[in-house]
Amino acid sequence: MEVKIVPTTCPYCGTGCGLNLVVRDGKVVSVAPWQRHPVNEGKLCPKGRYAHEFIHRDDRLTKPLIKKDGKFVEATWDEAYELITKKFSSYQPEEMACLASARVPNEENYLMQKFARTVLKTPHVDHCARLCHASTVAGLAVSFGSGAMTNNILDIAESKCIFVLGSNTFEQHPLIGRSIIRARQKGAKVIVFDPRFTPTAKHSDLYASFFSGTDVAILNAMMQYIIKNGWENKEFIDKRTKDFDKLNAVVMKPEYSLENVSMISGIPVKDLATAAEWFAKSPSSCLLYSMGITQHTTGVDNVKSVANLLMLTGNLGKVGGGVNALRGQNNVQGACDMGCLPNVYSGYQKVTDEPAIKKMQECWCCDVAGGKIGYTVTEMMNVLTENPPKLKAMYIMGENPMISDPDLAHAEHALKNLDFLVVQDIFLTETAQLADVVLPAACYAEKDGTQTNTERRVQRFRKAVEPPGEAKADWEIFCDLGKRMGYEKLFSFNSPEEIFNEIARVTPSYGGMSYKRLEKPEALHWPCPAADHPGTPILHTQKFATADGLGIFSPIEFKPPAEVPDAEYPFILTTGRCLWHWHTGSMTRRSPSLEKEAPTGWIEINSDDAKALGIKNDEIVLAKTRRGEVKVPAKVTAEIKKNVMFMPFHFAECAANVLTNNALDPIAKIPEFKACAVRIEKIKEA
Ligand SMILES: Nc1nc2c(c(=O)[nH]1)N[C@H]1C(S)=C(S)[C@@H](COP(=O)(O)OP(=O)(O)OC[C@H]3O[C@@H](n4cnc5c(=O)[nH]c(N)nc54)[C@H](O)[C@@H]3O)O[C@H]1N2
Ligand SMILES: Nc1nc2c(c(=O)[nH]1)N[C@H]1C(S)=C(S)[C@@H](COP(=O)(O)OP(=O)(O)OC[C@H]3O[C@@H](n4cnc5c(=O)[nH]c(N)nc54)[C@H](O)[C@@H]3O)O[C@H]1N2
Ligand code: SF4
Ligand SMILES: [Mo]
Repeated sequence: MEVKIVPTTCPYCGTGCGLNLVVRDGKVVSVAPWQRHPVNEGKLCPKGRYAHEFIHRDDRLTKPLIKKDGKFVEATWDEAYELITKKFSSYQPEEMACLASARVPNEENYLMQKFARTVLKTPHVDHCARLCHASTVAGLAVSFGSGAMTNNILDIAESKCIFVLGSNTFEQHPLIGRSIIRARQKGAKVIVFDPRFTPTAKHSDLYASFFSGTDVAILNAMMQYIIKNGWENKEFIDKRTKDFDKLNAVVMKPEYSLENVSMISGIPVKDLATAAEWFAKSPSSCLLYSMGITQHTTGVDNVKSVANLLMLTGNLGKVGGGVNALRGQNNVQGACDMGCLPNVYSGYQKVTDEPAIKKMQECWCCDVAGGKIGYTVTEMMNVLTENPPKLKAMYIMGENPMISDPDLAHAEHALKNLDFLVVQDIFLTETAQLADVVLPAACYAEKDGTQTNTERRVQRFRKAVEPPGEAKADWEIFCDLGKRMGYEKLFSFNSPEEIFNEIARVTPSYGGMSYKRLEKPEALHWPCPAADHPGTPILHTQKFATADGLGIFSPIEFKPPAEVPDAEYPFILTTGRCLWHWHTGSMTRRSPSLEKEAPTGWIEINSDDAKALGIKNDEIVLAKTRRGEVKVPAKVTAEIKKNVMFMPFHFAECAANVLTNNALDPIAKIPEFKACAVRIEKIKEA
């Protein structure tokens, strides 16, 4: 019996923990710690610990499927490729759209956008970052000139004050939570504001609950109090930023007084004051945020407000400071870096920039889609519900919008309006079921590649076992299809390493990287522009990435969510995640050790609200919004703010996204997953 240990990185969250896959007789039988990995030093959360359990499930996709008369029949790769080639060749370029995947390696995302822009010649390529950190990318690009986490995971442990706003770090980025604990052990103060008393909040020195959707008011009030007390960092403001006057004019307005914002947000005046004082006066302070900040119609405003607070207190470009926007999926940072966004090629080179278009034409030796910004995911879904729809065909790799998109009735209507849908996944997901062709992909343990974690660290995925049946790595599928559709030279790669070398050639921030350099466990943080460049663990140390090197303050006014409670729908519904499951559950619900911990969904209802509604713990209730209704077990708890309710969105049988609102941030086009209005009804006994 041969046992093999293969070091790789976790396929779940953006923390990017290292782990060892234990392979026996060609199967991954368990996960063992990788003790010397710099991010997690051998520790894992349950998802990483059980990351082998779904790999060899017998419901993995093993053969291409083609839908005939409403039913899937198994097909050969040749038949599937032929049908796809025939169909894709029959549409105008702009009638087709591609969705890339934050789950798959850089090489495969790079190839998908290359396929879209060279073979299909469509500008419409995007991915789930739109539902996630689109606000960060847009907001921080304005404030700092670059939309990524400024510091790194280990650096958080050096901070003296950590403000967690809109991140449930201990459940969603558990091994980053460890840096919070370390900082606290060294005397740091930890502030958590969250509508729920989360496991993260339990590790804080100051906790307050508030109404979802009031972040800008909270941040403005803290800034007003800091300025009133003269605690702002005047030297930093003078030397490194501009437009402070504009910020000052807004945050000093009477509506952002502690008293007024306490009424808007529900946070006691003294807690707002203490948070402001700790944050401004500590030798170094950082802010950790994730979806609580971004998933709003004011997502970009929220992000800019966070940037304002950090610049005001001079906490950028230094150890223990930083805007730490925690990226969600294992490779969402990489999918963005690779240009799987409708406005940029890899390395954020704008598709509307003539020199960038010329550069890509030269690199790829052909005409490429350029000069025009394509549709975002959310816009794709909207144009698909028009009559006639502007899109006819879609190619989705590694995403499951039939559970993850807002307003699922709307998403279903959109996808059903497609003339032709190709889904490339490892399981027959809810989205794959709507496809005309399903292509079986290899999972993380079955292929080589690289992925980029939340701190811009580019790390290796290493192949441990063969894919099941006839499943192929996503990169192989793009190479096959690209060649078949007439682009032989552009898609003749023999390995992910060859693709990576092309990425390094065309992407300035990855320019100095190679598989050889990435072999060492610390890997490399981008930007790493040259072969002798050591990489960049902390951004903006001397100047920002803006045109003149200065950080830009943005004056932001508070705006309420698109839908607020009223007599008919009297509660705020917010949605998110739990420790045990991953998004649409395609992998974690197939992992017995995880599924047994959380076998179905729930709605958290404050104890007082439940009492008034006559609802008991575990009772099945009807949750209704203007979009739809679901039956879901009630979790009655004092750990959520009165008038606010929370649902995890992992569970198809009580899908939170039947309820959520498809209203978008005007700039980032991110939907408002974190606040809509809901009503709860008792289910009458038959
Ligand atoms: N176990 C697990 N881990 C994950 C994931 C997963 O599915 N499961 N997904 C990954 C991905 S892709 C992402 S993007 C991250 C997301 O990571 P997080 O953003 O940490 O997770 P969420 O549960 O979406 O929301 C975080 C918190 O925001 C709070 N919140 C609700 N409304 C508001 C509001 O209006 N303002 C503020 N400030 N806070 C609010 C919620 O109560 C919740 O505690 O997690 C990653 N990690
Ligand atoms: N209500 C609500 N909805 C939300 C959110 C919320 O907070 N609230 N959060 C949003 C956020 S932040 C995100 S990131 C999205 C996530 O939304 P999605 O990306 O749609 O969710 P996942 O379940 O991660 O889907 C990934 C798919 O990739 C497949 N897969 C895994 N590995 C591979 C591979 O190697 N190759 C291929 N081809 N496929 C693979 C999996 O089986 C799965 O079907 O959800 C969003 N939806
Ligand atoms: S913290 Fe994230 S990367 Fe680390 S083991 Fe858990 S899911 Fe994987
Ligand atoms: Mo995400």
